[in-house]
Amino acid sequence: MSIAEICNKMYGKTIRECSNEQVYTALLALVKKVTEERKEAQERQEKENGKKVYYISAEFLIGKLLSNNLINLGLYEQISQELEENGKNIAQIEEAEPEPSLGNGGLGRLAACFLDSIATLNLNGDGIGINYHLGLFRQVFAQNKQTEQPDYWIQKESWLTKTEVQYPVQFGKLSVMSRMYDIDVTGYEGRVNKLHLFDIDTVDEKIPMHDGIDFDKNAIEKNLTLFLYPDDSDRAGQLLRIYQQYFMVSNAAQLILSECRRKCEKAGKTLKNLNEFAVIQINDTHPTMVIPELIRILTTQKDIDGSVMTMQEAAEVVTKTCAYTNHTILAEALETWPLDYLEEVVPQLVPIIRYLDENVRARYTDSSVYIIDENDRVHMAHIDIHYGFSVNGVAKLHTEILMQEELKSFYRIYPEKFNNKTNGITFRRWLLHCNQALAAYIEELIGADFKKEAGELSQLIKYADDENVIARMLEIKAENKKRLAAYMQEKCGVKINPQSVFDIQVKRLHEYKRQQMNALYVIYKYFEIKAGNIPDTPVTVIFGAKAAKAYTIAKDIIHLILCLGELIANDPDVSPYLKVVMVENYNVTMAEKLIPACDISEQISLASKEASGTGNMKFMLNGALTLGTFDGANVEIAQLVGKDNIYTFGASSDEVIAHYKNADYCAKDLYEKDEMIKKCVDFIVSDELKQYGDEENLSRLYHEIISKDWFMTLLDFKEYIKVKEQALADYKDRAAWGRKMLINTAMAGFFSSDRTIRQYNTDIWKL
Ligand code: GPU
Repeated sequence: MSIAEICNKMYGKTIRECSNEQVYTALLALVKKVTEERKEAQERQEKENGKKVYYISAEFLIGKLLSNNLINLGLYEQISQELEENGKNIAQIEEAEPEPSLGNGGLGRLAACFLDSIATLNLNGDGIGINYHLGLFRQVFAQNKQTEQPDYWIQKESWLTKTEVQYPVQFGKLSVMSRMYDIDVTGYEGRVNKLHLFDIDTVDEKIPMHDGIDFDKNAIEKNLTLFLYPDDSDRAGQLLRIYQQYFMVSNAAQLILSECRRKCEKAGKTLKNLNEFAVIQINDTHPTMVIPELIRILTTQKDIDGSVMTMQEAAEVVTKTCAYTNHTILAEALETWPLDYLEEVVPQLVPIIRYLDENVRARYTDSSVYIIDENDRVHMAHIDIHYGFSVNGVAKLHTEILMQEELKSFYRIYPEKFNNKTNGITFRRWLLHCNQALAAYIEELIGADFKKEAGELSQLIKYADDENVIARMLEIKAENKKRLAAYMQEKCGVKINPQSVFDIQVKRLHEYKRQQMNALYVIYKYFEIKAGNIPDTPVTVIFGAKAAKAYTIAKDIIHLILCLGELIANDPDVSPYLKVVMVENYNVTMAEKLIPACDISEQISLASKEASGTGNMKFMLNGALTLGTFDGANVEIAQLVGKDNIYTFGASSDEVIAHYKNADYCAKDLYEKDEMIKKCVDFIVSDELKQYGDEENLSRLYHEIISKDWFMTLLDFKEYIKVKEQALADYKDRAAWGRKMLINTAMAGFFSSDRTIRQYNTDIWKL
């Protein structure tokens, strides 16, 4: 069926007569239909006997799906042309699509890229998660501060398909019936897989909200699937998170076992062979309870041959089936739950967790590997490491630190379990879709193979000294910058100068990511311009970041940035040369606009703290130069492009780790001994800035920086300024800069998530 036919059938109108929303809905129906046909063909071909990977994750930050699906189904050109002929524009139609609010940051976006690559590589693999109705909050700025609002992203017509699949889920004090919703995952010229999202029919989107997103946390049947990461700063909030986690994994376990039972039966085997049919990838610790839950089911329900497994048998088969990915070394992010909370929400798991812990205690004397610690807290990662067969980090440096520092006592016990899988991104979304001009030009230069084999991008290197190619690359960048400027003007009412350098830091707000260091640079630059040191090219510093609702200092940093933005905009001496913008409600859609337009990609976390980063890869692919520390995947980027094509600075991870060990870092010393540092930090509490902000927030941040500075901003600040100034000076030589851009794009092939997924499959999943 064509779009015209669907528009006619649904609305009795021609395409031209339909609104953008109506055309969007028609396209949704069309894509679903094409996908359905593909699935049917696929099912006819394959007998569902093989092994399947289940990627369980609390987040799937999938972004808008219309264009992505059209590209992957090979329909994009044809459809955009048909729309064009009927007076419509695909980019405008896309505006009508709400962005699903099912994720928070890198971990969720990685899960989405992985689903795309799994399907593209024709691997049998589904995602399993939760259908959050109001998702992560929508960020709204008021009085230069972040406020949080519910994000009602689910519309009547959406990519979600309600299924008949329901499972009972038993909690300590109540039992609920789940409902499975599916979103089709189309691979690029590949198979169709599924994202299964679990929900309950009793959820109440109209539950009263106070102060944006506060609600009655005790009404579990109404609130269970409302929000991603509900505030957990109190007991009720923590219990709710345990409810959500168990809900997710209980459904996952029931779904996986029902699929595997069928396969086992056909093959004349029992669930003792579970690992021949399923591999479960546990995306950080949120889904960890799937391990005791599977053991619970396997030891209480009859197997195919009528037997019931012993605890030991069940633990063995589950260990052969589960694999764990670690995404952080930040101690405060490593999940532990009080045993009595688990006792309240999931009492049926507690004896199993105790059994698993006793088993560990019987084998090892080192108490740092126990599951239940002396304070009766359950260390979720420890369950994964003992009772899974694989533990992976997400970048070389990160895995190194896991093995040598954070998890060294585990590495000693299980060296064979540890492996690295450097993260990746899907080039379909992060190049073909978001930067169509660049993708088309690359195709002109080296052919279309890079779309399936990202490594082919390296062929671009042969043009590194070709003036015409470099000129065209620069032209595409300039066009992308103009497009972003127009978009920001229209959507946010913000005017930015497309002739300026676009310096961008977009990611979740966290002290370790050091947006505050970038803000201090802005203060430095403000003083410079005031003193008459006018930059050759004006600079636009763009931020985008949400802060967790209860993360006070992170919100203070947002406040600082917004105040600086206003102060500078109101200062006619400075505003022609420096602009600070913080985009509201930064999300995947905004990332797709910002990244192709970026000149300088800010990746300035404190070395050792950013497990990998994936924004760094997206920017590099789109020809931005990285300004970064030797952290996460930055290290691998630097190795690939060489030191002339990246701007690096700052203390090494070894130095940082030594500072923590010796407890010898003192921010106050640096502040007191260096006049320039002092001047910049003092500006946070200056009268000038206070005109635009709130004394309480600004002075709290000021004190945090001079007296704690847990992530060593002041340690790296001066070198950061120096290297950033160097980058800005280099920007003037357009040809030389363009050459660096080209080399970055050319070397980005390694960061395709297709490569990452091939490695997961070869080393871990073995599908
Ligand atoms: N990450 Br743990 C998240 O986005 N959320 C989390 O809860 C945890 C980690 C990120 C890491 O910070 C980032 O460095 C990494 O690139 C990303 O996961 C994907 O691995």
